Amino acid sequence: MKIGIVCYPTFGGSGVVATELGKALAQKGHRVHFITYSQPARLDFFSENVFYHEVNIPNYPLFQYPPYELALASKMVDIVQFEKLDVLHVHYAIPHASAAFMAKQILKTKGIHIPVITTLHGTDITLVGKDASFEPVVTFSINQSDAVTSVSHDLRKETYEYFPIDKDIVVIPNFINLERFQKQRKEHFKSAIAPFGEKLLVHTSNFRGVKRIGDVIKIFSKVREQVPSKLLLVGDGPERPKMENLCRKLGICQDVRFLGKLEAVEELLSVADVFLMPSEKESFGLAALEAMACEVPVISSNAGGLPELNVHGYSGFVSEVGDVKDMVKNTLFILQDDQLPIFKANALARAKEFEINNIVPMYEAVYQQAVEAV
Ligand code: GMT
Repeated sequence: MKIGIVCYPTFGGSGVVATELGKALAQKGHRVHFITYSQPARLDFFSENVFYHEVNIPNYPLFQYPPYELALASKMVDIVQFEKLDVLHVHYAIPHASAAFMAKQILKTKGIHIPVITTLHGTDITLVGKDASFEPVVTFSINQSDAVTSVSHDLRKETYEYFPIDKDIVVIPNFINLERFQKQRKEHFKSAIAPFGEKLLVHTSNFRGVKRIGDVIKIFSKVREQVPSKLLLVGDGPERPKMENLCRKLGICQDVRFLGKLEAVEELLSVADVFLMPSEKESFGLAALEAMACEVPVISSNAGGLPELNVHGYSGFVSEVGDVKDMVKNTLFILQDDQLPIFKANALARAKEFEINNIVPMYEAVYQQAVEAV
């Protein structure tokens, strides 16, 4: 098939899922055209089946807000027409699904009928989309999509709860490429970071309030009182200055490293003992799946789709959002010498259930059905 993929090109989960999906589809012989405003972060290789089309937004003095959605819709029209695409797969409702709707209408006037698949990732529904200023557009563009998928059952449920959706939403969980995300031999990292054999706790995110990084730091501070350990924080975002201050207040700066945005996060995960994800909201928790694939058990909240990924008492533990005390107790349990190897093995076993080759055929089936229906 010839597939157009529209996504945010950044490190965010939706962009990562879209890019990895495109790469996997290209490997299977599909021709995949990425349409976005800059080269997706993980699209850093050559493949004869992968194409990248940049959306350029003209910047006139009149435009206080450059009309990205219109530029994107125009680019979709151009690429669908010229490359003879079979399907458009847009990741994230705002503004990709509405831009796709417009492109589809324009193409119809030219006698071209292209199905649009929308994948909901979470923040487009649970945080941004619910805002009154977006709600009508989100509802409309989801209902106008030829097929809609969501990355967890919880997100599907929330979407039906908050929006008057009459479309069937198919759940297709996120996936992991185990060739990339696997435990690597990085002992030299470990001895550099934890020279006295300290345990390593890791958190990766975009440092937004919804990730509750304050809880990550508080959990670590308590764990550290009982088990010699270090905390590695990967990523960057608006919460970082506040979090640095919290570490100073707790007097634990010597044991906390803010590492910023790291590309090869799997190398760091390879030496980690526990991954912390106490999020307020999380439709799936891709970062936790990446950790599990590197044999790192997960201490998470029970927000959104997290319990669909992290199996309580097996791949890690799940607690109520904000229950730091319970998360400390569970982390200490996992870190015991007789438990850690068991939880590590379980985390990997659970991650294998989300192996990319198990999930990509689900998207192919959705594409096929949509193409046959138009
Ligand atoms: O977590 C973020 O803030 C980034 C966000 C995004 O929109 O890229 O991630 C969402 O999509 C990911 C991929 O499907 C999911 O794994 C994340 O759980 C989801 N984030 C939230 O729901 C907060």
